Amino acid sequence: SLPPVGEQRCGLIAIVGKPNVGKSTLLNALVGQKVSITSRKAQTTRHRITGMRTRAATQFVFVDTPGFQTRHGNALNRSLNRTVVGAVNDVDLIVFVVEAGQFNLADAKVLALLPEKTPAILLANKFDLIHRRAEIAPWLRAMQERHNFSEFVPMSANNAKDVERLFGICEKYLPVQPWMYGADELTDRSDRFMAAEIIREKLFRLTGDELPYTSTVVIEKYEEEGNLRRIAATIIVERDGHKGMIIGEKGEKLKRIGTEARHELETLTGGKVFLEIWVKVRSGWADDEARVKTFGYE
Ligand code: GDP
Ligand code: K
Ligand code: MG
Repeated sequence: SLPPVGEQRCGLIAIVGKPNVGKSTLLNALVGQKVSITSRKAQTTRHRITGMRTRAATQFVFVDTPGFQTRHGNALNRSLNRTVVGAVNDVDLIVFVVEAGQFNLADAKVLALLPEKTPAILLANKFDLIHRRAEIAPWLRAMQERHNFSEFVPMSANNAKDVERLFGICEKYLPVQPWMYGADELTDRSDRFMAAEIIREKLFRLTGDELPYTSTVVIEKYEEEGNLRRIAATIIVERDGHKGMIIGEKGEKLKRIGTEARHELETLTGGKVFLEIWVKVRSGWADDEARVKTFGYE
């Protein structure tokens, strides 16, 4: 049964940091299901993704964000950065994620975006990669000089105990107010959106570093007939040469992207999925404000 409205606690928690520190991995661990795609490549997360978790009287509303882009000022990157800037305002708590023991210019640029008035937790992720833990103390002291952090949490996003502890740390910053979502809701994103994301995740994971990050996925068709979904998607790339990298020899690569995406979509929807994927070239799309918008970036 639901706790009385007067006892419900609910708040927004933004997860921010430079690319690849583990923000989306953390969100998925907190939600308890994959709602945000992950890979070892920067630019995997391109949208503000909300993931919820309701435990006892408290509803945690986590907002995953793209890693702040510091390199190229193209239209896509400007859009990603607007998403980050928008997400840190009007939240109850900020989780600033860095890799334990590290801090560079890219981290500093994100830190500079954090409003002074909002409590911020310093989450030193990938702590499993630190072998000489004593060396973290001087690093921590230097970090404390950089910002008025409310807490310091060394952890690993893929360690369940650490994630459990993080709930307790975050909870006290959330106000007593009615829940915003149902107790069982996990994300505000549709299955159609998830379909595009999952295909893009397989694309990012199955292609090498030579495939530039300016490829995207557009859903052309998403039809539901009972327990069956018919999905047609287009992978958009910037150059002809990139098309070949995705299709692969005798179409092997594209086939694998399709198979892996279909399996995951079948798990997500609990039904059967027919998936068709095409590859198209749209040169210069990532530098074209109008196209960036058409392809679903805010
Ligand atoms: P994001 O760009 O900040 O969202 O980072 P992702 O969640 O996509 O993760 C980037 C990479 O770091 C992936 O290969 C993850 O598997 C890896 N990763 C995330 N958290 C941890 C962690 O706690 N320990 C280790 N060793 N790797 C992690
Ligand atoms: K990533
Ligand atoms: Mg991410």
